[in-house]
Amino acid sequence: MRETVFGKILKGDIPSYKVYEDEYTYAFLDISQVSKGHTLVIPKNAAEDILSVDPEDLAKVIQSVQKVAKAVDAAFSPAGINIIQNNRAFADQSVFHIHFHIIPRYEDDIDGF
Ligand code: DGP
Repeated sequence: MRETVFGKILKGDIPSYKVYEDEYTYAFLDISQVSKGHTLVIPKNAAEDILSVDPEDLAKVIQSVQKVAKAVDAAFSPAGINIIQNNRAFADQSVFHIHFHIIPRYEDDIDGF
């Protein structure tokens, strides 16, 4: 698999705002914040998408998604939280290293989201 921008972030070649890290996963603020606190969670083992990711890596990453969602909830008290995961360009995937979006939702964002 070709290295993506997220691979470069993991190596430290591109800076990122770290939210959470453990042995298997990394979470950082999305560069295009669709709402305050928009965070991405990725496995450190690169895989392109949900179809090809190792199931054990997927289990680790979804556990980190829950941890980060709880932290985002505590920090920002959003009215709701969307978890979004896109696969393939047709479905709006633009970075081909599997990632989960954690998108806090606020009562005044209905039209802006
Ligand atoms: P998707 O469309 O689901 O593949 O989302 C990819 C997201 O990655 C998009 O919301 C913008 C974000 N992104 C792309 N390049 C960078 C980067 O260099 N740094 C950070 N923090 N986020 C990035």
